[in-house]
Amino acid sequence: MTLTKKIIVFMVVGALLGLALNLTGLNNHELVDQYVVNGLFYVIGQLFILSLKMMVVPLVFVSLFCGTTALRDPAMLGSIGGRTLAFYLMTTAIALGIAISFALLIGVGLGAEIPTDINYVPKESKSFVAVILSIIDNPVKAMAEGNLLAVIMFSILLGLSATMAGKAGEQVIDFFKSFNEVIMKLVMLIMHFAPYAVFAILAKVFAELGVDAIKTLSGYFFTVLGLLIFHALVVYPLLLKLFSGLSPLTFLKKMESAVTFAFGTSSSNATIPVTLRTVTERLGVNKSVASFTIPFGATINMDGTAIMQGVATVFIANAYGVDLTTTQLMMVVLMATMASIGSAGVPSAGLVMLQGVLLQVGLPIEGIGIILGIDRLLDMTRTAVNITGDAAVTCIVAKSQGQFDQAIFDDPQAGVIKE
Ligand code: DAS
Repeated sequence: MTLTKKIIVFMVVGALLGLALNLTGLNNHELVDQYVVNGLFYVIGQLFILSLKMMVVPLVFVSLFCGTTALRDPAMLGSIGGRTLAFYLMTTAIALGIAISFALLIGVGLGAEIPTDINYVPKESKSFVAVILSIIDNPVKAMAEGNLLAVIMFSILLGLSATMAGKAGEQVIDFFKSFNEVIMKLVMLIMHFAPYAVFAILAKVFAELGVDAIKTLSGYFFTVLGLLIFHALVVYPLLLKLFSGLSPLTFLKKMESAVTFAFGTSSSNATIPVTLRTVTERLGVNKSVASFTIPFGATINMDGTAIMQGVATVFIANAYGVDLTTTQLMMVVLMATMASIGSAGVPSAGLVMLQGVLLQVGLPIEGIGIILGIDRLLDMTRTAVNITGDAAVTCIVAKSQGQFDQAIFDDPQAGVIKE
């Protein structure tokens, strides 16, 4: 059984057990409450969330250092690279803007009354000037305090200097590339415990909230799902029409295999070969462009992830009764943009990086426990949106640079694998 299937099975079993405890009233029994719901289930869930929290700083530091050093590719510094980066950042900003404003508009998470025994004290919301000044700090202190903006700034500056430091820089870049692989391996090892954590967390949430949990979680689930579908079927087609004149319908139809593969694997990285083949052999993009923009997009362009992180932050703030100030909302946009850039194209990476967003605005990372159970289903969908965004921007950039074969794009049979 794949990890995804295991997570979904454990999620359902945990929710049903929690519902049974709630509907029978057993959850109010002192022993059950103390040793099971707020004992075993709580500890298992917390251990998993804390182990993900353990990964945030090293993951952010190493993945952004590596992402920054990827900028040294000659194509990156040329017009193709600059244009690609600009479009990737624009689509992420649009995704975040839509996600946060819609989540605030419908008040997702309001009234959730999540039972929590943590005496959550909101971090005082810093003034904008204080936020700007906090971006430069002693990196070790910033890492220890979870001041991720300072960690991000330091990793980008270090990455840029490594690209200018000749042989010594090359050695450091090679080291961090290997280190990034090791960090990702550790994240995947932790994720193997996800089914058990999801079981325990959902059993606890449903034992305490009962049927109401379905309402709370479905509000979050369908808000994210709806925004992901909107972004893929409205925003990308609009951008394609506006900036390339290409038919959105043809684009979406030809993306089917890559989207299906991304949905099944929950990994942009694993889908790179399929996305590359799709944009070159089915959509007509020149290989020299796609071989740069697709891996680059899988690394830094994650609009689906940004949508989840935007909605999840508003959901958790509302669920814990925190009113996000304007400065905090701006911080969420900045952090979620950096977090989606820093998220690796592997399963659940966006969830790990969400902790960085929550930490930065002083929200309790325990809130992740509430949405963890249903995150895998959303991860599959947001990964499909992530790679669709990579392909759409690739087509726009390739067409604008004359690196595009319209005949292939218009040929319905181009690149179709004959059975
Ligand atoms: N699964 C990630 C990807 O591969 C996205 C995420 O975790 O948000 O794109």
